[in-house]
Amino acid sequence: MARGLFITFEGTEGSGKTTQVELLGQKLSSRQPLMVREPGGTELGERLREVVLNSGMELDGEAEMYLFMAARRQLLHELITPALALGRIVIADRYHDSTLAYQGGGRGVPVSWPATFPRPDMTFLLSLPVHKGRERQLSAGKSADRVERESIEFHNRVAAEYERLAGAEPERITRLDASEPREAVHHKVMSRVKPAVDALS
Ligand code: T5A
Repeated sequence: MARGLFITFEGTEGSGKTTQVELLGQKLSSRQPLMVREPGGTELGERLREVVLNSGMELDGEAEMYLFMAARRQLLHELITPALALGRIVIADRYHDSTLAYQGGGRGVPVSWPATFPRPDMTFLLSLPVHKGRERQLSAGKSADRVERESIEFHNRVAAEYERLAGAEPERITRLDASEPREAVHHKVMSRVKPAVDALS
């Protein structure tokens, strides 16, 4: 069976994931990559996004974990798995490492990696001090959602868990200094992505 290329972007708030996803999508546009964001991308995912991020509902940490994972499972079923089976490139703005970092590291919920969730071929961790990411979001005029409104201690635990994950899986996770200019970060992303894309054809 054909297997495409599964690329994910991770990092704390405002670290530049969406910017890098867009730059990579433009660079690979001739290959028509599937671009997804989490939570979201399906009707169920978008509805769950409203519940977990914007409803103002108070959620138990473990319940929150299952909601993010339910959204992810539906996204895999409807979009990611079929695209990879066709040999396509999939670029995801957050994936399961987000749940490991936020619900696992941030909230202290025990999170595992379900056997039915494929591991990405490569993950880019955009590493930026938490306060700098928040400053970027503020200057971009982005209002904080339920998770973003958590304390600085929470976000520091998330950042620390991301660093731990990157240290534990250096083959998969490339850590990038997200304080560098957009194009410099993109250049480093491409230096890892290009050989893998060339190997597809
Ligand atoms: N969540 C999510 C969980 O708790 N568990 C989970 O399992 C999942 C999947 C998602 C929230 O849900 C939580 C985590 C989050 O709190 P979201 O709306 O998707 O919320 O928010 P984020 O993923 O945090 O996305 P943001 O848009 O806030 O941040 P990005 O995508 O990292 O940053 P980006 O690219 O939008 O850039 C922010 C600003 O910085 C500028 C951009 O132009 C923009 O203005 N910028 C740079 N400026 C200077 N230098 C650079 N290199 C720059 N790169 C970008």
